[in-house]
Amino acid sequence: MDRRSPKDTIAAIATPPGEGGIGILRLSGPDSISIAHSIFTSSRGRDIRTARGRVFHGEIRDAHGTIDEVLVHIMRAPHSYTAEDVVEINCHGGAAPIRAVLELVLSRSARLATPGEFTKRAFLNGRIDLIQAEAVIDRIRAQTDAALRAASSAAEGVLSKSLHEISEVLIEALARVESAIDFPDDDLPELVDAALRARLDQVLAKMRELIDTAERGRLYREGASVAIVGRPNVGKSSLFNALLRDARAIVTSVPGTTRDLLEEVITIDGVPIRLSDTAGLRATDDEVEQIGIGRARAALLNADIVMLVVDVSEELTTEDHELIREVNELRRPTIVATNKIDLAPQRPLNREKINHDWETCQVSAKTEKGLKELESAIGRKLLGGAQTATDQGIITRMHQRDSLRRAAEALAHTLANYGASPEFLSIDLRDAIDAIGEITGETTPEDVLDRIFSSFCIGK
Ligand SMILES: Nc1nc2c(ncn2[C@@H]2O[C@H](COP(=O)(O)OP(=O)(O)OP(=O)(O)O)[C@@H](O)[C@H]2O)c(=O)[nH]1
Ligand SMILES: [Mg+2]
Repeated sequence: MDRRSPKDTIAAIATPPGEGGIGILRLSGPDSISIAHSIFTSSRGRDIRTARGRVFHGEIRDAHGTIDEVLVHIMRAPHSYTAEDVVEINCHGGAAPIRAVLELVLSRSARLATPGEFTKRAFLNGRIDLIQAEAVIDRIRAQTDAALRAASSAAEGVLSKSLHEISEVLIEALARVESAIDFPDDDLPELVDAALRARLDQVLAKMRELIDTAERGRLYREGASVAIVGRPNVGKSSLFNALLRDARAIVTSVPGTTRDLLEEVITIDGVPIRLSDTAGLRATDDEVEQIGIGRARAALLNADIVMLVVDVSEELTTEDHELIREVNELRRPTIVATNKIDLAPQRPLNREKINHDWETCQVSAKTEKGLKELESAIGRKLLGGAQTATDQGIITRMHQRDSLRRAAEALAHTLANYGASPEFLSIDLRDAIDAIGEITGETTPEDVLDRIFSSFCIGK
């Protein structure tokens, strides 16, 4: 793989398209300062190639005259985002001036950057590892505080440090095993050194702990969906509104009020949740309602968690029981919200008819009694087995988890065969080290790198 530092100079608009206060054009590479110099006229007659200072005011000019009044920000290698010479030109925020400046730098020796190329350079130049590079995009896309904190801790290198420590122990073990291969007459007991073995055991435990954080990490990043379903008039829209703390959906006493699918995002335990309110499920001849019910069923099938609402102020009908059976057959994580507990008398649910895996929450959408418990139940269903972030860091991506699993398997194999032939052990240890290297970026295949960076935006 070509891991040499790039030699050319790239440019891209780093701010979103459209009108804004400012628009930033970013240049990175060995020619960035000279390119900027060739199009920039300092208002105080300074030469940005040699002048002290980092921020210069002036104008960008082409052969026809002034394009824009700008601030030019110079960051010299290695003290920049990419660890190369970087120039950021702050233009007025319209689309036209910044595009004109971009055209101008591209007509010099810069080329247009590909998505994520600035961050890729920071990685190739060794300023950050792959975990930190990926955390950059997670930071940008974080939808909740918890997701942002996880991304920030990864960007600051917490996970990198943990993996580095793991690697060091593995490399030390490999060195011993290899010396046993090279000097076969030496004592083998050296190889099964109890202290090293104990450290390898610890490392394996640490790996497993990190693997267990992956589910939480994934939920922070990707979020989850919860579909509120049930028979008409049981209070689905009322619960939807209560969870949203906003009168978003229409609520009436007419069964069949909700016809379309409504979706909003709420946050529970730091996880962004797409909550959907659906049309009440019943047999109907109304064409519009039928379409709505079709959408409700699709939401039911696709949801990570089903929230089945029943009205306990009424006797459950055959249709209610049929619906419970139908949802039961889906075998999805389900919470039953028994609504309208403010109304007497309440009809207790026949527990025998309810799947024992289901959690039941007594609520009143009207008085909001039980709402907190309902939210906790959603959090529990989502994060039940998922370990909280440790000071070791948190795994947020599935490829990180998969590599870590491979490393853990290889190490477990080493430990199970401790005392076996050193050639045999070295294979497993190498596999474990390589798998960790795929996470930090040291041994990640080029196509995987390309896929990761291409999911970034241009200019990042
Ligand atoms: N007393 C009481 N009434 C409620 C409660 N929740 C909902 N209601 C009433 O029940 C009726 C139906 O509420 P909706 O939220 O529209 O019910 P829905 O399940 O969305 O109904 P459809 O959209 O028709 O399927 C309304 O008159 C609500 O005010 C509750 O907890 N207590
Ligand atoms: Mg409704």
